[in-house]
Amino acid sequence: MKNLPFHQIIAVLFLVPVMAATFASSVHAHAVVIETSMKEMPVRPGQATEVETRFNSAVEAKLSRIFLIDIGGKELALKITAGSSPDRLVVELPTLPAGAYVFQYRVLAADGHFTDNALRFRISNNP
Ligand SMILES: [Cu+2]
Repeated sequence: MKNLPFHQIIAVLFLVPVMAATFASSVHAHAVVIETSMKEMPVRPGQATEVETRFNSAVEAKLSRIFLIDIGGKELALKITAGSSPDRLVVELPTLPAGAYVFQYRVLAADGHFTDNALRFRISNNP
């Protein structure tokens, strides 16, 4: 930082805590994954399917993103539609081989906050 005028230094000293407080208040737990349909209906290898995810608040399907990440780190954007209630999203899964995967969610809650969730799951050959 070069020699800032005194009033700019004061402005920075005030702004940093304000920004920190704003950031902290946006990290509350909205649109957190509560459950998915995979518990009842595990994804089978070689079979395209849909997975429904329930969150702890209403979510906006059109402004939410879900990526599938495989063990090699490859990302695939998945198609999302609204679920059977406002707190649910349905994601389309393509045909996949058995293995370890991650759903990477970036979900917009009804109150305007984005929340990131990562959910690990396995596609297993054994039922
Ligand atoms: Cu919120």
